[in-house]
Amino acid sequence: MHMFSVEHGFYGGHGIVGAQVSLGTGLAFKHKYTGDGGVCLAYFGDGAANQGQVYESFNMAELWKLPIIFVIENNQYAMGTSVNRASAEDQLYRRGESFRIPGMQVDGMDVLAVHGAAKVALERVRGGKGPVLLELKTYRYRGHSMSDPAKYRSREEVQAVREKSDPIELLKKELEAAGVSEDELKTLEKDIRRIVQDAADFAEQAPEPELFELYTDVLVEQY
Ligand SMILES: Cc1ncc(C[n+]2csc(CCOP(=O)(O)OP(=O)(O)O)c2C)c(N)n1
Ligand SMILES: [Mg+2]
Repeated sequence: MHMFSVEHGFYGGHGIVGAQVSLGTGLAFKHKYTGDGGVCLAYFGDGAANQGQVYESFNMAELWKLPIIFVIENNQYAMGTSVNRASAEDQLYRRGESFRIPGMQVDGMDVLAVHGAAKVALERVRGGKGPVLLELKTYRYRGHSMSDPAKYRSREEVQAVREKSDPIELLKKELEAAGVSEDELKTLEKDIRRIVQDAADFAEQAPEPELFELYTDVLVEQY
């Protein structure tokens, strides 16, 4: 199931790992071409960061100074392989260097750090200086799919991250320290759960697209 909303400028997830980076670069090109002031944020994983088309996109994005932030969600694992095992350069924030794209490595488990880094990146991109790469270091709690035996890591590793670095728990502590009461936090959590539940219900109950939609906006050439 993939979410998609033109209305909210959310162009969805994609089945082909890494392809969203080229699509995002195209969207950034549109922002520049029409001068609408928009910025594209293209999210991809540590596994996707090894896809060839990512680098073709980097090249064009920097060459044309496109308004795009490449956000690598480095959750340490692709389908069944850790980033260190699969990547010659595992400091992923450096992956844009040969295209002159500046990169920042950010603690992706720290909400406020991510917010701060995003602000810096947006300022640069909006200033017409071209793309920025953000590597958000995070962690994947769950297996890749229901059939993932997770032989590539220990239970203890997962448990330790949950206990020590969970971003929601960390933010809760920060909010408490800032004077937000337990009741307010509970209300907040309830509200968020409802928003997520409503979105899930909407996705499950929305009708399937009509069959003819398969050909909508698809160019079929006859030879
Ligand atoms: C081109 C392509 N190759 C392989 C797959 C199968 N596949 C789906 S998800 C995935 C791993 C992606 O890992 P990562 O980019 O780190 O994303 P994460 O799920 O960790 O966020 C793979 C190999 C695919 N969908 N597309
Ligand atoms: Mg990953």
